[in-house]
Amino acid sequence: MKIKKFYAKSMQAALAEIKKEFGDNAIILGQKKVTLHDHPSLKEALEVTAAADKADNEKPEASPFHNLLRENISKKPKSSPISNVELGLIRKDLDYLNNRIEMLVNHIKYENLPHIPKILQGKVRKLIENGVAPEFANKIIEEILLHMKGEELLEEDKIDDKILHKIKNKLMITGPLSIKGNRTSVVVLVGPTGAGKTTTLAKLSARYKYTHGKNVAVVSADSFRMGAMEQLKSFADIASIDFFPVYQNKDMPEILKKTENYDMVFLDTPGINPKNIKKMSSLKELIRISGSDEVHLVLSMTTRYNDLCDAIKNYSILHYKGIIFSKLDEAGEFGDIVNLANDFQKPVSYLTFGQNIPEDIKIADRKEIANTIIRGKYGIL
Ligand SMILES: Nc1nc2c(ncn2[C@@H]2O[C@H](COP(=O)(O)OP(=O)(O)OP(=O)(O)O)[C@@H](O)[C@H]2O)c(=O)[nH]1
Ligand SMILES: [Mg+2]
Repeated sequence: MKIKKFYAKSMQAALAEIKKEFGDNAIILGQKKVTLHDHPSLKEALEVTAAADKADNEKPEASPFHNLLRENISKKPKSSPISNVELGLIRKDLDYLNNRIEMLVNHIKYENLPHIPKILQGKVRKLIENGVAPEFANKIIEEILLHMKGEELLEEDKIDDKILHKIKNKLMITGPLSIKGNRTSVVVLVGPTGAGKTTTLAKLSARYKYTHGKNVAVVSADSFRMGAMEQLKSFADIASIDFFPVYQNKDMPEILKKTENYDMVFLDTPGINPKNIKKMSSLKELIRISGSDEVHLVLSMTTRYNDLCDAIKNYSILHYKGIIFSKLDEAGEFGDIVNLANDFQKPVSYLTFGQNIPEDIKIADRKEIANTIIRGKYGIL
């Protein structure tokens, strides 16, 4: 073991010195402020005593085990391709390890904070379990600690109210679809494949026809997926809603003419991988020609966070007004809604929570979403 005293202006500078000389494995044994009489530039300094088994740049002596390992490696054939099955297993192991590490980090981060009362530790843990980003969950609790004092911190209802309020304040909503009184309103749904666009479009069009008494038409521009047009047409037949197919962008002006006497036109679009630039620009062109009043991005709540972020970013070239989160009934946690609000500040327009048309859709409500996030469950409150 090597032990050495380092002198520097600050701890940060001392650590840099230590790292340079001892590498990442050094440990700090002690620190104190000292006055240096014989140093050319430092008078008042921090003396940090550090130790390391061996500096990183010194090669350790090879143990018999290492020698054996090295021999075996050199005997192995140079290329030993890993099969897909093995890769899958390794990936699974890595996922498992990732989860464990995340759990440990959260445990260390929140369990050992003596200044946070137990009740708040429980609240922060629950938020994280429900998918709220740890930094945001922690920030909420810190803010509560700042504003609630003594006795107040024993009142669970008050704490819950504050948490609800903080999450609610981060969320934005669009309100209902806007209906133009004097001309046709064109509403377009876009989103990744299978997100729930067609089902949501069916729900919305049926609602506006039967609940709001509007004269409604549905248009399908999904000529990519087999059976997509038929899916919307058969719904339209059952719901007695007029249906129009658009096979190419250039058909759109003619369809707009045919539908100019309707109050509302709902335009269904093909599912597009947001990274497919060519398809995205064709969709952008279709939306431009349709003279749409509002575009909504449909995202499934069962999608991984990174994929949700990709969709939100890449679809933003379509200037969507709001996000419709679908399949809440299939999701296990809802923290991503507020994580996305924090990261992208995009409003939510609707939530869908089942396959029943037209029942399983609701206009987004901030309090209801915040409650859903906190409870980790969508349903009657
Ligand atoms: N559980 C549940 N299923 C839903 C919901 N919305 C849609 N689905 C189902 O999800 C599947 C895909 O829905 P679609 O509406 O066809 O999705 P899409 O985005 O139009 O799909 P593409 O046109 O292929 O891109 C269907 O089986 C729907 O019944 C929902 O809110 N909850
Ligand atoms: Mg569809």
